Amino acid sequence: MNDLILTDTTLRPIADKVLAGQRLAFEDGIELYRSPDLLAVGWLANYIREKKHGNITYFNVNRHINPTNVCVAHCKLCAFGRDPDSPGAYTYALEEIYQRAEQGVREGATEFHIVGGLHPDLPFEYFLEMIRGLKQRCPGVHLKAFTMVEVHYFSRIAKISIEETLRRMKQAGVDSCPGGGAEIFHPRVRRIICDHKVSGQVWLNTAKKAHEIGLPSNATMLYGHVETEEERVDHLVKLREVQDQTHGFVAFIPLAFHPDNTPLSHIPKTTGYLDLRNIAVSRLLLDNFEHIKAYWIMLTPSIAQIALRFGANDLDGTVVEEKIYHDAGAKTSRVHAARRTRTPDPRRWSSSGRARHSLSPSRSLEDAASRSDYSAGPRVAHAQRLICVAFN
Ligand code: V47
Repeated sequence: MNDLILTDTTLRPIADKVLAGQRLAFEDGIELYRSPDLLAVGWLANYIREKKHGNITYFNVNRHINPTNVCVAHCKLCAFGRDPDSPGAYTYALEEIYQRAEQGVREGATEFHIVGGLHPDLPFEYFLEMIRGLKQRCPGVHLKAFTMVEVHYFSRIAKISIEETLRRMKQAGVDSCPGGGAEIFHPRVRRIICDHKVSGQVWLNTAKKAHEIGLPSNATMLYGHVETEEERVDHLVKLREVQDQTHGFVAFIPLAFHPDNTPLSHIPKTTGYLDLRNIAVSRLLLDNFEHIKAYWIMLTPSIAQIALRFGANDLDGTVVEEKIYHDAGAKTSRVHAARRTRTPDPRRWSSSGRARHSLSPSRSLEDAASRSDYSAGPRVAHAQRLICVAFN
């Protein structure tokens, strides 16, 4: 590894802590967000990534299933949700979901990422039946389903406790929960971007309960709208505190705000500079999270590649069809990943274009299944089988 060159010497005490394996404080997080020396911040994050993961990056072959876009929450950050009778509103019949899922399995999918709107009329049983049906038809596929916001909503409409809601989900076949809906925990921000959504504290408590009953989950942070640096660091520190207690979070995913077609469309899009900084700062502050994802759908494949040198060790999945970000103006093609999915080839996902791994495309899935520590342990939140890619 090359030596660290600091052009911003105020980073020196933080660098010393990182190199000594010490936990960073709230104020360090602020410094990392404010430092003009992004390359040094990235170097430090990459140091941690290499220590944790060496030359291995993860991705899986997955499909997104969004059962409905009808949503009562009306979050200002969102371009996906619709009123029931609005143009473009949809709710899939279960048979349609099963057909799409089975098509995904034929194409190699090992995980379904399932999230949707808070529908005013669909009962909790619709979602449980969907999970049972998917498990029965696609038994080998990891079901990563329902954010903490949906869990909370299900508990309300079914008039049962959060614990009971989570237990029923698990019993039906949910293997883990995705990290969406966290946004920024601070109430000032939530009042502006998602005032009808559960509070940050409720999101955190629900995640804790999920972990306690044996459902691992991911966590996200939506940045690049009205939040301050203090509010981002507060969000990360709160996640770190819960993780200290439960160890139930598997991956953290910083999500860049896409303003198009939302009531916040006046807010400029994030820059590559901000995207890379959020990857790096989260890698540095979240010392008890194994995995940081660069969600290429949102970052673009090019920034996601660079993010692998700024602390990220996971590219999420092949996805193929994505709705939430594309409704909000994401420019990655909706079929961008499909070509990769039919012929999984880790070299196409390498960050540098000069990957040293020797997996042939046809052997890559099998090799990955045996090499991936994600897929081996009980805390799988992505997929049963993941592809490991050496990338430098
Ligand atoms: O919960 C909604 C966010 C999330 C917009 O757990 C928006 O592995 C930007 O959570 N601009 C959904 N973001 C995506 C998500 C996710 C993605 C990849 C992997 C995982 C995982 C989870 O997207 C929502 C919300 O926070 N979102 N609208 C928007 N306009």
